[in-house]
Amino acid sequence: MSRKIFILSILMSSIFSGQLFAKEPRKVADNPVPFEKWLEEVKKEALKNNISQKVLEAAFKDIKLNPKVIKLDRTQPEFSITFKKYIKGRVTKTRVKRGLVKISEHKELLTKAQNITQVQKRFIAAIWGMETNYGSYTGGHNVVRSLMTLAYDMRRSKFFRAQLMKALQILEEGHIPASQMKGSWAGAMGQGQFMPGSFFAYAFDLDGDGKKNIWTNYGDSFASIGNYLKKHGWRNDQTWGREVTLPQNIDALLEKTKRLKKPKSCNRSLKHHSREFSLAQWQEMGVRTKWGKSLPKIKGFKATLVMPAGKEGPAYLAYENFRAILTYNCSNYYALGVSFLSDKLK
Ligand SMILES: [Ca+2]
Repeated sequence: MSRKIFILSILMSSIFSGQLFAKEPRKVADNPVPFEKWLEEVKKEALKNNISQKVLEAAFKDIKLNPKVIKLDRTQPEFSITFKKYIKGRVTKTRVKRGLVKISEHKELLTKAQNITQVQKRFIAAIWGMETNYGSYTGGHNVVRSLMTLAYDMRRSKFFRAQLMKALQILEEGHIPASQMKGSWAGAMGQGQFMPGSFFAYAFDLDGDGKKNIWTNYGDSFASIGNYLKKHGWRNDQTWGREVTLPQNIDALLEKTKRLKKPKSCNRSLKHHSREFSLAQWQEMGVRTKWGKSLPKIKGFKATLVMPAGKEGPAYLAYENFRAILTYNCSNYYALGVSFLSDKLK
């Protein structure tokens, strides 16, 4: 989800800050306002936003800035992994096997989440598998501490301060106690790794107990992932797309179908997609199934062509649902990983 977009943008900006500050290393958080004073301001703002004193005390009890979070935020990992390597590392036999076990273990709740959100359960399970390995690593960081640190730090202060306010609102509404609100170092929470902002837009209370528990309640977690996709245009009469074979003159096809306008969002990944055409149009342009057969005659939706490993690599037609997966995490590698995993979990 959008969480990853900003994580990536953090990484991108880290590259720049790394360059800018290479000669003169930054201090831990780079904020000219002393931390104690800053925290008082944050608490005042929270009180204005109807967060109670009691919740604030519990949320900020004994927590300090976390220099590790700043360090992680400043670290620039290598992003030169190839598509083949990425898929090999993410859609492993172990992950598929574990996924099948987990699906059978939680069959009832997955089916319930599927019925309510109208998102096929294999896709909910695939996102769950890709995000947290089916809940086996949801992140052990105190979310308030991480967000407080990133909000005090000057790099993306405004964004993280808003997320911090949302996190406090989650506590105020009693979805989870402060001590159990854990997540990634950057504040992504629970089974599906929702940022606090996404929580309010997409989290779903499946068991109807009044709490959207995306940390330890599987039903709520599954329905929340499904609801996220549904709110981003998911169609349950479609799959993600398919692998295809292209006509001999690939260059001519790519030229003819290339994107003319910048997409409204997720440009980083969508710029590598063609324009949208119907399956009938792709068929007419010489595109066939992986096995060289005619494309199915399904009307009413558009597909883009994407070749994640370049012209020499495999080609995929990506349907509308693929674009919904990209809103979860704007990365073609990620969306294809989810797609392949969902196929294996069928
Ligand atoms: Ca619930």
